[in-house]
Amino acid sequence: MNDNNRFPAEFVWGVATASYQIEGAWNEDGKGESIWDRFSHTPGKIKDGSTGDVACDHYHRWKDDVALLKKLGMKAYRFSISWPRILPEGTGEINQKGLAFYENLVDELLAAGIVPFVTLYHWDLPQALQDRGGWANREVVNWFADYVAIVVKHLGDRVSHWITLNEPACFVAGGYFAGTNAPGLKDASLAMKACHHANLAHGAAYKVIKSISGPDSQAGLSFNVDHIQPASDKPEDVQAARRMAGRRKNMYTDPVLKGVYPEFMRSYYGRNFPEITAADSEFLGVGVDFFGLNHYTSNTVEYAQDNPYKDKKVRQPGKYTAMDWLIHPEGIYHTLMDLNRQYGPIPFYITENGAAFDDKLVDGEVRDSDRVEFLHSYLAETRRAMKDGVDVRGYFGWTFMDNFEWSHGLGKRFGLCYIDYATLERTPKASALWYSNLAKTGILCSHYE
Ligand code: GBH
Repeated sequence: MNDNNRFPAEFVWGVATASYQIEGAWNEDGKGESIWDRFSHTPGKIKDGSTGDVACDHYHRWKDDVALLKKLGMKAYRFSISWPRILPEGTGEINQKGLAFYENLVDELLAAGIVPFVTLYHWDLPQALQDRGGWANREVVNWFADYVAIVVKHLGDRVSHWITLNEPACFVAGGYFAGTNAPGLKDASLAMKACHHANLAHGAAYKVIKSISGPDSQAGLSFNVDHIQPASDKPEDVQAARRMAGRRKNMYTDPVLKGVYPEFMRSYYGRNFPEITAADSEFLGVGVDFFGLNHYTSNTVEYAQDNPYKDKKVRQPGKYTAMDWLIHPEGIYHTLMDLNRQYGPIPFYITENGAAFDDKLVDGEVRDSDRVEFLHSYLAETRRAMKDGVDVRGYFGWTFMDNFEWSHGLGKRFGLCYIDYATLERTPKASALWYSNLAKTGILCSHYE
């Protein structure tokens, strides 16, 4: 056997999920309304008209789901906490039943020998806080810190791996600029405010976690970083690629990890470019204990005169997923190497990687060889980055089971387990069995028998 295919024994193998995408029970046991409840209930916002009202019904099936994770040999499980389940109004009174749900889930995971990685915010802001401006109101830094303190006080004795925010670039751009995600706003000035406040909120939450849970706790942030490359070495193409990376990555990674905004983006954002006040600076540059990397695809970019951003994606030949995202495994290698050079050396967890395909359940089986091939190729490139010096400690496949894929609704299947939405039955796909074998042996094989 080739040693390149063997991962370290202590490597953490897991799968990831998010509360709104799987839980359902949107108005049960005292849960407050989230911005995704409001958004999905607004006609026209979700492509297939579906909602997360039931989703995978994980809120009621959590015990069976933990049993399935155990059966699949998962060493870790990344899930998120629904803020409005804990604080229905966003601040103030705690909903004890909401808290109990996550306490029971954590206890069940620990009893199954599975390490919980808890995401504190995966996009489901309490609607009550949106009504006060949401991420565009600087008060959100305090609201978030107070919520995080409650969660860490109750779970910190059993949880030692925390992720403050999931993909700030995505919820800010999608929610405040493009309008494709909740709360569906299209306002460049509000988007820049939301960006800045998300960066501050990470710093505030990081400090809260450390002060309550102690120095041994590990707190990171999951950044979405796809690989971006210029279409040519012409200076205008190189600049266009740099600007795209600037708005998707550096506007978040630089303030969080280095305490500054990328100056090269100032002229691009003009008067909306964030100014760091003295009060802000204590929350920036606080850093992370690990870099959570969510990685899906690669983009090639060229200069475009007629586009407001002066950049445009150039479609590359190759295979695409059902999301129409290019499959380009070398992208994860370059992303890890680049990030480690810019911000490292620093420990990494791949907190999401995966793909949607048009899976079919036939005779009780889903033969998703395209997904096995995808995961295999991205993991081989992850291993290559490790050989070249990047400290990658674990990998979470996105996602445990098919679920509510945001504005795409239930139509896009990213799961290792198939969900029949009529019965909510879970069926491990061929990829789940393949991945389970990998988690148990640590040996990367291209096929699973
Ligand atoms: C993640 O976001 C989310 O964290 C998760 O909840 C979600 O279900 C999952 O991924 C799947 O969507 O320029 O067209 O080539 C996705 C982050 C950012 C990944 C944009 C793809 C570029 C696509 N995405 N990125 S494209």
